Amino acid sequence: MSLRNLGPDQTRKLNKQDSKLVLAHMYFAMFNLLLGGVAALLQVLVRSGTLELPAGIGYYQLLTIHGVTLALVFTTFFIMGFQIAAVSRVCGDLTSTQRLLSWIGFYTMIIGTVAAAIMILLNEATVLYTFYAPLKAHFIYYVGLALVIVGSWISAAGQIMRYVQWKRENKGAKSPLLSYMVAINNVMWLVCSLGVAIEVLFMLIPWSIGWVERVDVSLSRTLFWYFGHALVYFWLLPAYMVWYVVVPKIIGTKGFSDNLARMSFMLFLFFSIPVGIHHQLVDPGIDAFWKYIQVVLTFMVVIPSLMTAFSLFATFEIFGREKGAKGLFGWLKHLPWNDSRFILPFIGMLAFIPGGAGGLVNASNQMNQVIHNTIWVTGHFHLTISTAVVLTYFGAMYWLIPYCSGRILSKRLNKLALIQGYTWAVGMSIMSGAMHFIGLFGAPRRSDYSEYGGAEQAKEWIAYQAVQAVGGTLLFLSILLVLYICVQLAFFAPKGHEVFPVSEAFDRDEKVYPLVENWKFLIVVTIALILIAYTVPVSQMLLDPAPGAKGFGKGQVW
Ligand code: HAS
Ligand code: CU
Repeated sequence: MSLRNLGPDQTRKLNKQDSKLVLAHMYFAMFNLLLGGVAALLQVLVRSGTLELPAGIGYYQLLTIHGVTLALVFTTFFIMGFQIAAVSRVCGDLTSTQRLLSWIGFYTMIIGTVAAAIMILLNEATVLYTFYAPLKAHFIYYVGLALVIVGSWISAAGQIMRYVQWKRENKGAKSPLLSYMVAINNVMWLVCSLGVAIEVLFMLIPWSIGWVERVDVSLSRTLFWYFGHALVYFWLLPAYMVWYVVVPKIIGTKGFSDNLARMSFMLFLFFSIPVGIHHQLVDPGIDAFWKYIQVVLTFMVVIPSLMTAFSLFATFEIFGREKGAKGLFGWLKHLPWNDSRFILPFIGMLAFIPGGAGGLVNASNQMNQVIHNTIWVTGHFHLTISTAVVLTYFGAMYWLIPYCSGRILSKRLNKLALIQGYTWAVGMSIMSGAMHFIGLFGAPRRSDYSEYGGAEQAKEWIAYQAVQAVGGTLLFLSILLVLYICVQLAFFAPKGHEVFPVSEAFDRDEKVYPLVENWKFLIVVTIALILIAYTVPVSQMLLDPAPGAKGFGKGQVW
């Protein structure tokens, strides 16, 4: 597809080696999408009581495969591939060292994934994607996940080096917005994943091997969520990169504001990490005061998302009015309704409105008591990660894969991509809608099919679980369509030059606010906020530890 020329050179191709690197990430991401999708289909059928699993496969084993392949592996591979493409696109080719780091990172992540996958398949790691203690997995599972994280650090280092090199070579110039965003996401990732690395290396691995008998459950969960909330923004920010930088170009206009976009990414760096305790509002062992502080900080991290919503509305509206739109929503008519590269991220944005609102409910202490550990939470994250974020990723894959494979998104594939986006929207509305409802009726999350001994309350849930299965089946068909389209784009679509759209912003010629790209300032504030939020609760856990748990492994609970 062609684009009206606005701003950065849209004809720029990646060199062959960088393209190969990006494609390798996309192929592995697609493979995980297939595995995770199959697990998902089986799960919704089991949970609705329609299917019994054969060959001794357990529901929770399947749920672990689903969470790990999709939430952890698919996302990380897509993100690393996308970010490599982004820095190479806006800063120029990677150097051989940077490329080598990316490949080392890629293979380290693959080795880690395979190790973890073998343990899950052997039913030695049926601990779900959050691997909460006292559920205990084989130590190789933890080593595998640690390798995925270490691999991502190595790859992130290569991307950061490309950004730093650009800044050195262009002293005083404004760095390309996309490269700044990639740098922020990587720095956030490096700081937050230290928490889970410490949990895995110093707590879970020694305990799983048997060097120590007991594990401190509170501390391990706290370290996990120190990482886990920022993890959800590590997924979100690449989608925001597409929304801020790529979508305006696709519709044929400029981004609303470069400065606003940078400011919002800076706030994500500050506030994504010191908020993890909002996942532990019902946990014992953490003072109410510190829960309160982290809830306040959680509401701070909502601000950059509201800024993003504002900026997107402004971009769409300015564009529509330039085209003569009238009335409050007249601008909607002028958006490119037949371009899948726009429609998929746009459906994502729409889903993020209820998804984000649900997040505010979750973060509000009193309402959290109602929804915590119910399937409402599963509904929440199927709107956020699995629609807002993942549909944006799919929309991006539909130009990124052909961009790297030297092919184009043909009319036929664009049409299929639109169908894929719409089936996803319908399937997810049905499934996630049903999850939100039965969550409010008290149906638990992370739960196999059960009639709960014929309890009256549980009878109410069954019809909704059947509805979930209908939505889930549609989603599975949609995943098959994604895979078909991506394979076509990689190997069979007509040859040509697809673009990686990059827009400029209306305030292109204005200076960047000085502090926004002052990395010393960014890192000092980030660390200060983490210390404020975590020093006391973690010290309390260390000074007055609970007795610790021995752990449940295979053979003890299933
Ligand atoms: Fe969340 C649980 C709070 C966002 C993912 N969340 C989860 C879990 C996951 C997850 C995976 O406070 C479960 C973890 C587990 O396994 O236990 N979440 C929030 C809050 C936000 C939020 C406050 N979550 C996300 C995002 C995720 C994600 C993003 C993935 C990518 N979440 C929670 C809490 C829990 C939780 C508690 C724990 C619950 C419990 O008890 O277990 C906020 O960041 C949301 C802010 C977003 C907005 C929306 C802005 C809207 C935009 C779109 C604009 C639309 C346009 C289109 C322009 C305020 C930007 C316009 C066009 C038209 C035509 C209208
Ligand atoms: Cu969170």
